[in-house]
Amino acid sequence: MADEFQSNNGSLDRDSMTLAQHVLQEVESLGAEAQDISALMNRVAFAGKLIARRLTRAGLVEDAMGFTGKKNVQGESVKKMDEYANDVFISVFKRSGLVCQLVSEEMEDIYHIPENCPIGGYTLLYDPIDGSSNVDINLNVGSIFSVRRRQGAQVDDTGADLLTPGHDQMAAGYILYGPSTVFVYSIGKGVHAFTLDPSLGEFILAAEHVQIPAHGPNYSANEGNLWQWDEHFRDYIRYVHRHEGYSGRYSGALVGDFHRILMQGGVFLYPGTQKNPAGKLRLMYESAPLAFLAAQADGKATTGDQAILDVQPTGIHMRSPLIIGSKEDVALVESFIQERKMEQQPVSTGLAAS
Ligand code: P6P
Repeated sequence: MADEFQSNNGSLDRDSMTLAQHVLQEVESLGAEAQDISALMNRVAFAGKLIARRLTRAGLVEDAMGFTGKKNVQGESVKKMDEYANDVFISVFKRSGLVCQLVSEEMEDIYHIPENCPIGGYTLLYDPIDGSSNVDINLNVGSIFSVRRRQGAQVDDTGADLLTPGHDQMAAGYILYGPSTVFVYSIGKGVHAFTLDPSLGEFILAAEHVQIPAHGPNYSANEGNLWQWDEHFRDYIRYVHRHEGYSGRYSGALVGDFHRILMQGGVFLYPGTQKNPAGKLRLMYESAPLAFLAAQADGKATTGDQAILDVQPTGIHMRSPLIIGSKEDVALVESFIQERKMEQQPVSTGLAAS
């Protein structure tokens, strides 16, 4: 009987570890900032619940599927869900008093919330719906977020105070809208995952201190772009095509593909192409937050030339190539890059300069 009681007690203990409770524990070391970051993280979670609610009814309500007819700063057609999700984040944070400015994939300029400045000392950078082309076919999509402390007393309209390497992020995470809604975050003390229990309206702890396996079977890339990749990336794809133990997995939505890598190991790569040498993904609110998580989960993230977290941004919508995942699998991709670089080195004749 005692065991049975124990097991019941165990599930109750798990259900009582909500995201809010967990964040409060995690942020204790932040001292005065603890309350702010805890409140900020809970606002992100609330935005995720609102977006998840809409997504579960996307096929039933007006203005959830299809396109708005507008183009975003990236020149991409804006989905109705992109616009809705972006508005959710604005609405949730406008009255939060926490965040002084928002940077979004869907907004060309920084969105200032003057009533929150200068008290609100944080900037939230986010991709409101990553992979929105999946909405109309009921496949997974996600929201990605990054939190930075605002540098300096004054808000800088140009965003120059935001343009520092990803190491300066103080928190990052994502919400994965799949069969269940999962919230993954880190404030630099490990990566933790939560599952939304719709009956409670709470994100419940699912996994703490998640670590990316050193190696995994998954490689995730859009091989339709192979024709316009540098040769070393083709070398990598040829390698996995010729060796046992690899599986190609690509959903067209970065968050779902990264989550698979986080949980099972492997590598996601979105290299630069002839048309877009910097690649398609945005540094500040896609690559850098995921690189922050990867670093916390004993994984790795690089552009192919340098660590993502070392990249010096030149603009809030800057793109970067992304190779991210298990240490050993990222290293394998890098080995092909190095091999090609060696081949391109001028051959030394050994003759002394005459
Ligand atoms: P492609 C979605 O548009 C996105 O930004 C990422 O979520 C995804 O990994 C990538 O672009 C997919 O791009 O060129 O393969 O369709």
